[in-house]
Amino acid sequence: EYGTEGRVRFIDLQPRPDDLRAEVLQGLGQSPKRLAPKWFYDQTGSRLFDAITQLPEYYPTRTEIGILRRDGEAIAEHLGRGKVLIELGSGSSLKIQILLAALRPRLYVPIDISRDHLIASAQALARRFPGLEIQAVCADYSKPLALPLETDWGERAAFFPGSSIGNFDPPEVRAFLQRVARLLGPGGALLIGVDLIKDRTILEPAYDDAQGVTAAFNLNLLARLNRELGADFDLERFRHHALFNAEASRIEMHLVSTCTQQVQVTGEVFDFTEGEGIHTESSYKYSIQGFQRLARSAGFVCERVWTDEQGWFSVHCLRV
Ligand code: AVJ
Repeated sequence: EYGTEGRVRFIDLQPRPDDLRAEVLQGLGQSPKRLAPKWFYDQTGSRLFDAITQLPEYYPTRTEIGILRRDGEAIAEHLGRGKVLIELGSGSSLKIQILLAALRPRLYVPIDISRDHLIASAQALARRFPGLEIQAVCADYSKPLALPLETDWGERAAFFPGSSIGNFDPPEVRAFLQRVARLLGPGGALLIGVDLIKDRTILEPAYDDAQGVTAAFNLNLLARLNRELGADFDLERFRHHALFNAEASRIEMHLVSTCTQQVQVTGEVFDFTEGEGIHTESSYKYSIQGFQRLARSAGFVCERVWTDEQGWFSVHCLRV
């Protein structure tokens, strides 16, 4: 549909929603107990995450935006203009706006699992970039995916910002990158933001801020289970804990029980000892070389990397 709002085509691959109840019962039945970070992002959680990205301690968002602003033209030069730009997860609109302005792709393909968020942000971008061709795809990019792009629009580039790659554990991260390489095809490029290893005095406050926004984000997971599954977590009896596990090179977030207690989730009862945690998130940090080794093992050539002056965050161009 053409018009002042530009052209937005919506393609619904009808991703099957994951089963919250089954996964929660499974995760809380394990030892140590765990819940997947994908469950953070209900409406409240998404709002809290937006607030996190603005926190003084949370450097990744503003550092990556700084790199894109400073080096956007060089990045566009390197990637090549007038191609198909795929965005894996339609997240921060500011980052994609910087890239779209520099890259001016023939076709922009945002992929997101949230239909409402996808459509709203695609329409907002269509208004901002009149004449930009947009094909918004509702799909789960963390699972195998073939894009139904009707015609051959040309070579593909993908954008995966925010160090979202950091949520993948080692067994899955290579398989994910291999799937992206297949999606891009020969000659395709992946522009990916990767948070770097740094001193824990910088890392830990980024995940345990003074205002308690990250604590609220973590605890909202329990509130969500109360709301959606009728669980009876007492949020006063759990506390947020974040630490840098240097051996595993990851930030870990936990929800730690402050006493011995039982919690009921859809009829099943789970025991907690005092100090027992639920592992809710891992956020892996890489060295530039370590990430390049991983990318090569997934079939990419590492062509360029851009970083900020402090060397806190990296944006890589990988080629299939
Ligand atoms: C969205 C996974 C990139 O790991 O920094 C931020 C999520 N969790 N604060 C990150 C997050 C707590 C974020 N990622």
